[in-house]
Amino acid sequence: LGTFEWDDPMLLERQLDEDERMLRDAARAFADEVLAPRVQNAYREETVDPGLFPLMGQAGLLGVTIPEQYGGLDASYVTYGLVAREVERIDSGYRSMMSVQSSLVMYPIHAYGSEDQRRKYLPGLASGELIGCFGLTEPDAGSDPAGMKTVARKTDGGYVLNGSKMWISNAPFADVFVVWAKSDAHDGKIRGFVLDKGMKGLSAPKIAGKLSLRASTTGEIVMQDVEVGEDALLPDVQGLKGPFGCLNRARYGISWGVMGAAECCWHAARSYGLDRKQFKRPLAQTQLFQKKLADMQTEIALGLQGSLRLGRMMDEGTASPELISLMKRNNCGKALDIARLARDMHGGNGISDAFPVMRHMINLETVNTYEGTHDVHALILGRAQTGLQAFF
Ligand code: TGC
Ligand code: FAD
Repeated sequence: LGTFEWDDPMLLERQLDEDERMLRDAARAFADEVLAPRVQNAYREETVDPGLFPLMGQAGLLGVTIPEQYGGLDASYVTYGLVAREVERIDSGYRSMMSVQSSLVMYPIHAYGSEDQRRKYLPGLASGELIGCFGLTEPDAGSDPAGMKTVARKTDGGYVLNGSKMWISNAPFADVFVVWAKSDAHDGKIRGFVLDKGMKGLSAPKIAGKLSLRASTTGEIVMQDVEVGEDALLPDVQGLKGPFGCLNRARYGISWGVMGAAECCWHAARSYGLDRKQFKRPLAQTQLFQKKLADMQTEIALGLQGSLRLGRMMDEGTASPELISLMKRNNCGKALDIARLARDMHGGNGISDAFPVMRHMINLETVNTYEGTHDVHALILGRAQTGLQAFF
């Protein structure tokens, strides 16, 4: 039998190839050197420096799976997941910035866009000179995006868009807006459009007062008679499978990312318990504390192994949307439980931002909600195993 590695019980490290480890190490160095020193202030001030995007671009974190000819790394989905894990180890908001850009903006332009659109947008998005956002959710259409009210009306030379989007990551400083609207020229089907900052009638006010994900900027997108040319339409997809194709990638990345946040909480709780003495012995020498550490270790080991398996299936083309739901739901829920436990194990110190645990805990409330809530993913899995849909 082999020896037990407490911080890597499944020996995940040995299941990665050399390229995956190298790109993961680069992401870890970036996260430690560039993101970690900024996060406390960014969270306190509820502010994001858009200058982080070019730094992420230089570090190769944007468009990991996009082909090199468009500025990406042409790397595997496993690599993309490993990068998300390193970035979210610091903060879910930073991972959000990165995964929106990669999975929700670059992916649809690459997968559904024209060659002109790819050339126009992808290199700038990969370098971080352009910042992207993805508008699907609306004030009255969250879990049920089919209920969206945003419309694209056909005109002679293109379309006129009207509607509003809500809770949109990166929107207030975005240059490129991928938005989804019902098009009257396509029997009311949902189509994707790429809008540019500064278009007449397009605005993106910031949503202030967030108590979660404060190191990521969130806004609305308001479209009032925004006129676009035919070249703004993403030509190669129609229907909800367009936005969902993007969400599949982002949800997969989240399944890795939240395990990074959970690992941060677990390691912090372990260190705290080794240092802190009560009743004349380290907290880590009590049975209850060790049980909590064992539960964290178990769920993280299983969650990471599940994400790695899913990543391999993404790379070989056998992953299903339902399996992505399963891993997104499981890992978000487990990470949230772990962060809550870690917060408790830090006692009073757990509520201070001198420790990362409460920040992760509050962030994970958002991550458990966006990209499909915990319960919505349960309904997707329930439908897949009973054949009965329980959404309405
Ligand atoms: P349903 O009838 O199930 O499907 C409609 C059409 O869509 C297709 N489809 C998918 N295609 C690819 N991948 C998937 N995962 C797909 N899910 C559905 C489906 O095949 C069908 O295609 P067609 O050609 O037959 O028309 O749709 P429904 O209206 O019953 O939807 C139900 C439900 C719950 C599955 C869906 O609406 C859902 O997942 N809701 C959650 C909404 C959501 O996740 N929103 C995310 C917004 S973006 C975001 O949160 C970004 S945060 C990022 C960050 O900051 O990091
Ligand atoms: P609702 O759909 O109103 O859900 C409320 C509650 O009802 C939940 O508990 C849900 O599980 C439950 N529920 C809903 N339907 C059912 C049902 N049929 N049966 C049982 N229970 C149900 N969206 C984007 O498009 N782009 C972004 O970049 C983006 N970024 C975000 C960033 C942040 C910080 C946040 C908070 C959200 C972001 N979102 C984004 C929106 C996010 O995807 C939605 O908030 C999410 O999909 C849930 O929608 P909702 O908020 O309208 O909640």
